[in-house]
Amino acid sequence: MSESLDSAAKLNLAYWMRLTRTLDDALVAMWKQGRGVGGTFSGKGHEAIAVGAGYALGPDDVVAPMHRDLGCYLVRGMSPERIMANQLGKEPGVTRGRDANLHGMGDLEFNIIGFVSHLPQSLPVALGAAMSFQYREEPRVALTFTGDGSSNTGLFHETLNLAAVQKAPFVLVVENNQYAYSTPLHEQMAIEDIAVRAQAHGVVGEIVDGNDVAAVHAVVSAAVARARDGGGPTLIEAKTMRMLGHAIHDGAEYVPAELLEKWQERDPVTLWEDTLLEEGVLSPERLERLHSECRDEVEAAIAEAEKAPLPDPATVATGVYAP
Ligand SMILES: Cc1ncc(C[n+]2csc(CCOP(=O)(O)OP(=O)(O)O)c2C)c(N)n1
Ligand SMILES: [Mg+2]
Repeated sequence: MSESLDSAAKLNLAYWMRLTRTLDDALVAMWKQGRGVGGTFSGKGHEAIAVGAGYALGPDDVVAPMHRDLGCYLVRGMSPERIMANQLGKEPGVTRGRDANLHGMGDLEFNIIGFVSHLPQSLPVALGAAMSFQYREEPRVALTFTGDGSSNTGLFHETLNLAAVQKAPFVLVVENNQYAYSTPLHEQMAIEDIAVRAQAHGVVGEIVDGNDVAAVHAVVSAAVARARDGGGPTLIEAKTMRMLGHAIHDGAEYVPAELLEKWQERDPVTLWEDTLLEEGVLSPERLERLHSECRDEVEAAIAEAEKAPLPDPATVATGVYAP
């Protein structure tokens, strides 16, 4: 699956995934140490989806990430410092201390729409962006993500239906991580594959291994190209596993240990690094350097964010309500 990527792209994917994991681990550790003020959602296990999909977009395309898509923010150009400052509720954070987690972190400078925490309200917002591109005859695509649990809601179907009728340049990636909070898949739906829901709406449906970044990149690239060429929307189901609790306060004792172990063997970050070592694209020394570069970058981000100021209390209402 990695044949269509050149060596530079392969190394970029390895870098973005390792940076994502390193920052994610730091956010989790900071929360456990009482240094992170907001609720902390880990995307551990989702790196190949967030990075692979984000990397498949053009600079003018728009993305609406959800709470496990840390890698998508990084690939689109948001700095680890700004993300860390956001988590600490600091003034230089994306929401300027208004929402200290991965919610609401939009920045149109990077063509990122902020995540709406009411699930799955980001879907119609992203579809609206796609329809506006169509209306203005701009060759741009909107991509958004949702979860397995969110795919059971009415708005998921309404969005796909409207996207199909409009033949909108819209790509919807379902991150099927086996659980919606503590509810396993088989208690949520009576189907095996969420991608079959595409048929009901007349859009292309694809299933991809969500732990294989090259596979995710390939399937999303094809969907983006089809959408840009007027071929309409695609529903992509990326199968993966949420490797930690719903958020860090949740110890996920309800997840069977064997299930976690099975997925642990297919850790998306090490899976890709091992592939590149086997292909000779990475040497063990280069890989070690990559790891230490990511650690340095994240440590610098923590230091910057910790010394940054909190917002001025006099400004707390600014930017909260639309005028
Ligand atoms: C309308 C609404 N109801 C409940 C919640 C609380 N909530 C946040 S995430 C979540 C589970 C979502 O599961 P899934 O869609 O599978 O995404 P995952 O967290 O597994 O990535 C719930 C119930 C919410 N954010 N919005
Ligand atoms: Mg889920």
